[in-house]
Amino acid sequence: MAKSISPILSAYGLSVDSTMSEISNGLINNTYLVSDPKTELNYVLQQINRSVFRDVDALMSNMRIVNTHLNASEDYHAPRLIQTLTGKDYFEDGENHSWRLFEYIENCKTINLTSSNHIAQEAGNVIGRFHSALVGFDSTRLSVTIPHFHDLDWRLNQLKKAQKSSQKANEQTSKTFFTQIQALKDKFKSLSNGSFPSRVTHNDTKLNNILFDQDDKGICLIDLDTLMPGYLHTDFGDALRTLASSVSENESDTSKVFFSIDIFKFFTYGSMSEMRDLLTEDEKTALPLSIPFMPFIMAVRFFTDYLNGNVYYKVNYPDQNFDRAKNQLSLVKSIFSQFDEINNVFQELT
Ligand code: GN1
Ligand code: MG
Repeated sequence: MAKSISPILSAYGLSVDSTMSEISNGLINNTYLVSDPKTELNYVLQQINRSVFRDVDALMSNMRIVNTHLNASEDYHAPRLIQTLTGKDYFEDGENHSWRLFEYIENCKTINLTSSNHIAQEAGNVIGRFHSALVGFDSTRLSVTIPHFHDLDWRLNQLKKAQKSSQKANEQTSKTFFTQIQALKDKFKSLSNGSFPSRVTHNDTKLNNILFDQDDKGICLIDLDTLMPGYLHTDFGDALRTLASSVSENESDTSKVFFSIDIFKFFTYGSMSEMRDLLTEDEKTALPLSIPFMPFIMAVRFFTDYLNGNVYYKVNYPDQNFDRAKNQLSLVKSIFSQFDEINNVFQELT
């Protein structure tokens, strides 16, 4: 956080009396609501995590060109990125912090957890509209800001490296967990071998990155940090990872974790109504396996960060990343235990 926020406010031409309060629950950036008493306008201000996003210019350029493209499409409105008074996509505060500002869409909300079929369908609809609006956008215009982001083999390699250098890897609980990861990893082979078109993907489609209005209508995806060229099935699976789980990824009691088939059905119905026609056969085939794939990747990532000493994800207690990893692996198991039914739903809906 900057010692004083007034340089940031001035850079954007906001009143120095503006107030600022934290609103985020993300694990990477810090997000604030800024209210300008002079104009009575609200904004979302974000401090970009520079140890995760090393090339801020590339990140912000990705965000600006996709944001502009989406807002030009008729049935999609995303919070507008606001430039500084000198026309920059972000502000450097002189203390090595980068800041960006967005339009605040009034009367909207985010949802952390749901058991509502309606919300599931709306969430699917948003993901579908996002991908429809980006058909024809050349994904090679985007920089790869975090290489290997959803590359399971690379993530497993990172885990092996962490294991070699970490004291914690010798604990029995870590060894048991690692064995479980090894036992499951080959189930996802077909996703590494598939031939999928490169599309613009959001790469962080968790439920609380979807904006809803007060009547629970889905508006748009927020948090465009991880926009990169990628494969569509990862956005599909990642949305269900949080949406169809009975509990948050922070729940440490794994006996409470289960995957809801109903939520999955409504989400799939909502998304397919928007994007069925744009999917290739290979993309359709990848959808069922993308559902356990995304929590599996997260289990690997959280566990790796636990072994590395929590250098990547914010934690509230030392073992939290291990608990998150166990939570995600329980979700993977719950998904596989219902996989026949999941496949049947795809037969009907795709
Ligand atoms: C991180 O910061 P946040 O919460 O938007 C992570 C995602 C994970 C998510 C898990 C850049 O996102 O990949 O799915 O945590 N983002 C990055 O909650 O690593
Ligand atoms: Mg994110």
